[in-house]
Amino acid sequence: MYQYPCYQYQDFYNNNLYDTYNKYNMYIKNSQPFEGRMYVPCAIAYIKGGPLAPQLRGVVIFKSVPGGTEVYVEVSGLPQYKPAQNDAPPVGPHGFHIHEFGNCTVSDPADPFTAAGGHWNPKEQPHGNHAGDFPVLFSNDGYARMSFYTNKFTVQDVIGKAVIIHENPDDYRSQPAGAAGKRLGCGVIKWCNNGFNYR
Ligand SMILES: [Cu+2]
Repeated sequence: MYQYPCYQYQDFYNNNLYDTYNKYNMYIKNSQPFEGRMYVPCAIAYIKGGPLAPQLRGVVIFKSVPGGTEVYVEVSGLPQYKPAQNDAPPVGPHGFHIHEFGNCTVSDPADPFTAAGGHWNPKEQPHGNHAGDFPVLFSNDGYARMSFYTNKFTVQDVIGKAVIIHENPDDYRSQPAGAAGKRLGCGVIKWCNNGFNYR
């Protein structure tokens, strides 16, 4: 269902040292570039919706690129957009972050996924500039896809943390979490263990 290449041909970056995978998918720290394919570090989180968005499914993929990380997300089953009403914030676009603990236990069905903890914030920045602060996810009748670049972490840094999708938009201002509301879905970030096809 979801396809995204986890490795790529990179001989145009030949002068750099990379953490790579070889073709047997073994991790090599600071390997010398070699001719042919280089297998770059890649991590994946399978997103699963909780009780507030049971249809929500998808992937978030982290791929090492020069100077940082490319993040790709593709999900379906997001709830229908609802405009703000009185005191209630809008449903969507959806706050989207890395949270500090790789624990997607639902616990309280009315307030799911609190076990994932707060935002991953290794540099003790204000919210809006956390390493784990991402752009909001725009839903297209439940489907969202986005790709962006960040230099705030490497793929290795985020292994074992969680990705969370929220019910409400992130205002990038309210502390400590942007008033993004309840947690719709969660996925633990793990190394990709085969290069290519994901479902
Ligand atoms: Cu969050």
